[in-house]
Amino acid sequence: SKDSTPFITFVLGGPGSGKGTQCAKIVDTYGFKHLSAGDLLRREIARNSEYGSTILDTIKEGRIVPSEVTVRLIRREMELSDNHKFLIDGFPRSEENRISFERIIGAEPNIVLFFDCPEEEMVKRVLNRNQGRVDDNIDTIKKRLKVFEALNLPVVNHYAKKGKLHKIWAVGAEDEIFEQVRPAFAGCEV
Ligand code: UP5
Ligand code: MG
Repeated sequence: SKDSTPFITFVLGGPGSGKGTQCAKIVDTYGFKHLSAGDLLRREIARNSEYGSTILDTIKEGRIVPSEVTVRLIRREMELSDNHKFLIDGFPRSEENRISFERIIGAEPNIVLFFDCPEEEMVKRVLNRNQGRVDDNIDTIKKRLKVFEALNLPVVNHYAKKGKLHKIWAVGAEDEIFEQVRPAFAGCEV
């Protein structure tokens, strides 16, 4: 219920590493509420909200939307949900995102998953996706990869040091990858 302490999982990994795909399986198996930061931002673009055009420009450039915008969207979804288990996909993308979340939400993640995938594989998957995303073109993918390496890897390292990181080799069949995900949620079966 809403009164219980939230159980928070961050899902990290480069563009096309399979975060969304594995999150769907985690939701089915462990009953989490899935919050994709990218999807929340794309929804703001679609509904022409106050920040829509700035978010669109930022995503086209593969850059990171200001923390207060993203954290506010995530917080609203957490407050609206009657679930207390959250799978936060594609966030935090920088140390600034992380610090902002911890300050505004007042909580740290219980678990952090990191999908480790070679760049060539990520590029191939994103170019094959064909869902009309404005950032799924080779120029933007290159920028997304640079931003990921420079800003997201420090977050990964932070949680590794804290002993919260579950690093998963993200190449192979989706079901094989999910078998590596399961141990992170031992005791979370619904
Ligand atoms: N696929 C999946 N698993 C596979 C497997 N094992 N073998 C072969 N193919 C596999 O998968 C990508 C594709 O690969 C799919 O076609 C899938 O079928 C296939 P997916 O599960 O979609 O990967 P995912 O990691 O979710 O890739 P995504 O492109 O969504 O990751 P990004 O992190 O790039 O995108 P996100 O939506 O999180 O962010 C987009 C942009 O929003 C960012 O670049 C940034 O500009 C902005 N943003 C912020 O500013 N702040 C935020 O907090 C979040 C986003
Ligand atoms: Mg995704």
